[in-house]
Amino acid sequence: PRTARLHLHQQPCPHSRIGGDLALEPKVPAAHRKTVGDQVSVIGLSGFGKDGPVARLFLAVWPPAAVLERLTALPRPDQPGVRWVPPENLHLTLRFLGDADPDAVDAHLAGAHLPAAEVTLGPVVSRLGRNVVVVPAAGLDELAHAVREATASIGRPPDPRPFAGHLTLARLKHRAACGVAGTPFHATFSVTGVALVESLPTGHGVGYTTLGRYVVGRVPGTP
Ligand code: 2AM
Repeated sequence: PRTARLHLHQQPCPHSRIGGDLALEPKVPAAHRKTVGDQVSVIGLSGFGKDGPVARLFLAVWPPAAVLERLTALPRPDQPGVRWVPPENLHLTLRFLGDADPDAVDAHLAGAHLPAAEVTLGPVVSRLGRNVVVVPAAGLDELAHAVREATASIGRPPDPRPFAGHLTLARLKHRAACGVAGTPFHATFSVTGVALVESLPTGHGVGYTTLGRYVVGRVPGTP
């Protein structure tokens, strides 16, 4: 029932870090707010599913600032039919959940063992299928598998295809040309956490908000 779920949304969530802007609070209906401690984040809930409120969610790794800087230095030619992912949206998807209850995801991930991961991006900007321009990412298979196992019962059924680690740079309409494929790129980084991210439409695309973060590499049974 609606009230029960709203009550749950106001409980502190010990394992995830929720950030937000208190100034938004008065404008946002209670059902679209998540409060942890004195922090409020806005959840643009898509609606109420049979088990409670849902939002469009995915689990991802955000690249560290130094890597992001290098990714955004790659050429971004303004060509017809090419939609570049804005720098603040660049991420590595571990699992797309679709419409799901963030609290349910939190409950499943908070106690899960998520293995540490060392990511290698590259060696060149590539196409994934016909319409997506990516930087391939190695080193995330075990983490993606653990995330998928921990959240298998939530959201849409896990993609049965093998995980193909990548960071999407651009999406192409009608197989538009994109001169960037083939550009060398190499970077490595250690994953520090898995992010639970909400996707919300904006006037000109989508905006992503991190609702929770889950530490990787923690030995089970330790705090
Ligand atoms: P990708 O760009 O890494 O492939 C958020 O929507 C992210 O979830 C997208 O950037 C996309 O990651 C991934 N995703 C996977 N399946 C999706 C789907 N069916 N609809 C939307 N996003 C999906």
